[in-house]
Amino acid sequence: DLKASLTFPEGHSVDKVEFPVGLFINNEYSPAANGETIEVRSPANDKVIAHVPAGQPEDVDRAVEAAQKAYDTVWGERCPGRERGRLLMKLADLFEEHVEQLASIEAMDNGKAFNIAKGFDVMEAAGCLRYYGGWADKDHGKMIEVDETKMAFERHEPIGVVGQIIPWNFPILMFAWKLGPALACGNTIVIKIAETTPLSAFYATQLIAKVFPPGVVNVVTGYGNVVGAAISSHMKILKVAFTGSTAVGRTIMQAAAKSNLKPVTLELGGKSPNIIFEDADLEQAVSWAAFGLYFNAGQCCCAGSRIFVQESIYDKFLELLTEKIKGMKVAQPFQPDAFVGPATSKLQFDRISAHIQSGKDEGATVHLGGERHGTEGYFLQPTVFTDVKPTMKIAQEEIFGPVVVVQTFRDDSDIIAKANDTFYGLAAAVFSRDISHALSTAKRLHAGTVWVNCYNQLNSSVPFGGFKQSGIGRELGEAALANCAPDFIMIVRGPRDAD
Ligand code: TXE
Repeated sequence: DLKASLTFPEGHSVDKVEFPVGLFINNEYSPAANGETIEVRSPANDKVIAHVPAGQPEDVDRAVEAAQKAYDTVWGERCPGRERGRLLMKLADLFEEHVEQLASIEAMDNGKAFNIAKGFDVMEAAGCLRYYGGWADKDHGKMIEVDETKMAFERHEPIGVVGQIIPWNFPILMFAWKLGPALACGNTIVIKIAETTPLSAFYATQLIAKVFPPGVVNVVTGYGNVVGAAISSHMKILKVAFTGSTAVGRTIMQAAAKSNLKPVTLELGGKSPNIIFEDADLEQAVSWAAFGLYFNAGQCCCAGSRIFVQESIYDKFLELLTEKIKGMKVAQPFQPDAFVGPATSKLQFDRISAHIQSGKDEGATVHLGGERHGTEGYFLQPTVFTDVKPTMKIAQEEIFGPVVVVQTFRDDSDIIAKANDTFYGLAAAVFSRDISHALSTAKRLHAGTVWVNCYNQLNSSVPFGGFKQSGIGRELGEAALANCAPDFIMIVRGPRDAD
């Protein structure tokens, strides 16, 4: 049966939700071609909460057909930007009207705190849809003078059917980040949601069906190496956008190159340096550093997972950071003061635990945590490693869990070398009261985003993405439109003919 039925803890604002979980193609629900399903568990207690279809390549074909038909008949050039914008804003309103349900589902499926899912994930998702709704009739091209007899018109045209693949750390928010710009620009969509956290997007398909014509948005869930591979190698999908691991990003680029050479945008991992100079406002720096890593239990691509503290303030910083972290509540998602939730799946829990073990084996000091938290679900203690060498695995590899490594630096040249010593380049932060020094340091860091005296500040209107192996292209802001509506040029001769 293609339904999910979730019951929430007593006293919670929502008692129960029921919604369809079939492959969403043409605004209708269907099982996978071979009838197979995937078990979905809540990471907070490891209980099975739903079964969703394990989509097959044939299902992707069906979704592409639906998307192509919608593009040719009701969307793209057939639907004016103003109308596309109106519909996106309507969907944003519906997200807000259903914020309690969406956030409750997110908390149960992903494990993040309900209050954070509500205040951040769902509201930001709505904000992102609304932001791109605003762009839908404003993405104009230019007129370019060529010479005295010719001029060129530039238009930003939709691509057609685009593919999207998203991860499990911010399920509903990543869904909105992908839908917003692609729909605003007039594309139709085949999106693969993560197999571990598909439920909030499935709930949202009911809202999508109320707003968009059939075939404009098609949602297929399933395994990455089946559905994700079918999308990235599909001959009729003309672009693919991916958020996930660097390893899979590489596979997707290969599949795109081997099939129809579709353009690829990638938002991948990171090992972001967070730099605390000795003249920083220490209390502020400590708060942001703790937030920068432990928000979403460390499962953020831009997590500030390498903290670098200037030698003279190291002891004081570590003492304050330890206090701060001890005050962060590791708890079940529906507890009102929960902040750090579980790892989102057993697989992630095992990967993080292996990283912690490698830190211990390689001789780093476990300053705080380092073990499982409790016995129920996939919770880990907020963990801090010190005495870390830059060559250790925990200093080099993305852990994607509540684990931070704290290192020291001497001076500017030391910190620039240390901070940039990574093949990632997603984000960084600099804390200093000397703003000129902070800005000049920021400029020397190889990262797509550098925060100054803050951390993890994302906004729909500000482009986000990585350098080096953290990705290709930018999401959010005006920048995302270029990925979704490339230039079309028309060169026109006249009105004066050449002699
Ligand atoms: O990622 P995957 P995983 C990083 C983080 C984490 C690691 C592994 O370090 O520990 O990746 O997580 C789909 N073709 N990030 O294994 O596999 C998959 O089904 C096409 C960073 O979960 O990259 C899911 O929908 N698609 C990150 C999506 O890719 C494939 C967010 C992401 O999963 C595929 C998540 C294939 N061959 C993990 N294989 C970020 N940038 O925020 C899998 N997928």
